[in-house]
Amino acid sequence: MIDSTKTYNKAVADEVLNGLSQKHKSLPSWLFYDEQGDRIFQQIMAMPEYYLTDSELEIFQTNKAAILSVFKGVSAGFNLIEFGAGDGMKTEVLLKYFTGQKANFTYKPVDISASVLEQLTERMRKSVPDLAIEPINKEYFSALEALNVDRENPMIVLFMGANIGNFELNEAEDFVKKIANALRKDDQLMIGFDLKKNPHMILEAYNDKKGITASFNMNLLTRLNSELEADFEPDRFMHYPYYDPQTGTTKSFIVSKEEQSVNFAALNTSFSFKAWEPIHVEFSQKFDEEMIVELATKAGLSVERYFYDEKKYFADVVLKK
Ligand code: AVJ
Repeated sequence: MIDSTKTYNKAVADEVLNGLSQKHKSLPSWLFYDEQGDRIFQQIMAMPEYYLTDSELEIFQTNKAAILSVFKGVSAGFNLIEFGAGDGMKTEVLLKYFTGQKANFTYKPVDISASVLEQLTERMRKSVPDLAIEPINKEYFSALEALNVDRENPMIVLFMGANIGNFELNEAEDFVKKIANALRKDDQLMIGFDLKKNPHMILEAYNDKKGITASFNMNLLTRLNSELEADFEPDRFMHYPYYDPQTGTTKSFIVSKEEQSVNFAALNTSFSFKAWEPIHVEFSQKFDEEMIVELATKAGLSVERYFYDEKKYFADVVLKK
């Protein structure tokens, strides 16, 4: 029984109680992103092995004019709704250009974290002062529902940065379907997909030599130590990622190096680990065009346009009904 008078985050506690009691232990990757995790993720995006950020940035720098003309479509104005903008570094390239072109649009970033939204809004107010911005502090789908009431202008939903890859394929389908349900004929959805490529290169992006990704993943244990009064000893676990070039799935695990038991004082419970038992902590799905078309089709959408970086490491794909 969870004591509701304690101050820990119930969502975190539920994930732990559920995920660590499964036959195949797992924890969701959103648990990576506490304050320290956000900081390490910034370092990941800056490291040479993590090609994803540079590739998507290149796509925006090279194609910003083409992207704007696709977004404008036949309509004068549009709402640009972004799910999970993060620090906004890449979106800023588009927003600056669109604003400079006097495009008639309002930027509506959606995030459940108020502090993430505040930082993002602050950044855009400084770097793109003419931008019309309306942050929405809601869960993605309640935001879409609210936005759908009484609207005139089409909406363009952005889900960039390969975030779609964190879902298992069938969950990604459900997610895109739910967005598609809220779209009208003149609306669009742009998704960032990391693409299949040299498997060594993909694996390195999740297993860099300096161990930044390892520390990002292992920070999950430190987080649980402080939030749920657990007693993980990180040295007794290790980071282990692998990439399957056939399915395009990257999986990351935290593996227990020995038989041990971990106590969660805040939950009045403990979990035991066998030697070499893994906790699955992340999916990072890689796609090819066929998979993208299949995902779109299953959601009742079709591909309007692919935007690639020069090396075809990454794709931002515009979908519509
Ligand atoms: C933020 C989901 C795009 O899967 O590439 C980076 C997260 N994890 N390195 C990804 C991540 C380890 C990242 N996404």
